[in-house]
Amino acid sequence: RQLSIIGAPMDLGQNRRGVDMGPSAIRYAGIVERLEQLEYDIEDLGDVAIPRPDRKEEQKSHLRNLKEVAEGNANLARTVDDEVNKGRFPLIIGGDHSIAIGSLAGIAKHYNQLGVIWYDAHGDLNTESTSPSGNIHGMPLAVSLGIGHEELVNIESYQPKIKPENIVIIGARSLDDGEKELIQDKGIKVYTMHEIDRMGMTSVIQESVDYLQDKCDGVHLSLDLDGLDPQDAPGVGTPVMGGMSYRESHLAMEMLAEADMITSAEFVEVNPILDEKNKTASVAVGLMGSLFGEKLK
Ligand code: DIR
Ligand code: MN
Ligand code: MN
Ligand code: MN
Repeated sequence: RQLSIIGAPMDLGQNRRGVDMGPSAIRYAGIVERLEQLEYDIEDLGDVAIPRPDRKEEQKSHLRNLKEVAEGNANLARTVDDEVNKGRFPLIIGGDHSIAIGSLAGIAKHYNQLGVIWYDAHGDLNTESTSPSGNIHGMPLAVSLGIGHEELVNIESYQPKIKPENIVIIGARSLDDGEKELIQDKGIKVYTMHEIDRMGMTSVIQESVDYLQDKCDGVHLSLDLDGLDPQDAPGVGTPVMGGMSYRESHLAMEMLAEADMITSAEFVEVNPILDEKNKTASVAVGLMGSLFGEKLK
């Protein structure tokens, strides 16, 4: 089993500095050592190049740092594509969630029906017109559906990357009006905290696996650490109370490991500046351990 770690030190998709240090924090928390114990052949490729923001240029659109986010994601997409071509599992570490644009651009071309599990407090389904913030980290799922600015949607020169019926959102509790409309419109499957509380995480993951397993030829896990409750993952830029617990999240990862379904993954939004002694990076590494089968060993 071959796995490539790809750092994406991106902080331009939102407005709190420090999330660009997420890849370092996750490495410091022992990602390589943890996964090597699981008999993976690990290669840490280091970080892809992310441009510096153009301080002088005024923001012309409601898309903060559009040029730089697009360029950084194009770089990430090429690296991810290369690793998938080599038959290696790409594990991308962020960086803010705008990096999912590049991850999916590099991955999705290798699949006919790529499934996506979006583990997040948010839907990340905004567009330039629906976004309350102008932050591109609130848009990557829409962009991957082919909905958004052409510079983002056309990375790697194809679109859409994914289809609405192959998406499952888990943990949502802060959806903007435009996002709710898009979810209705496209019939996207969402398990909000309400469903998680009612059904329990076991049923949520079992249903998600059943929903994706037969129709998809690969499944990407996009895990935003703010999907977890801020008590368990405080080092994130946009914390939302009432999230999934540490234990629920480990259960989710273990069940995904048992289902043997995940073909690529990213862990995003770890911000060590906002963290408590690197707790959130450690939680991320722990969840990776479960996702990659610690319990099955
Ligand atoms: C909000 C926050 N929906 C926005 N999104 C976040 O700015 O679009 N996504 N924090 O992770
Ligand atoms: Mn290729
Ligand atoms: Mn997100
Ligand atoms: Mn989020």
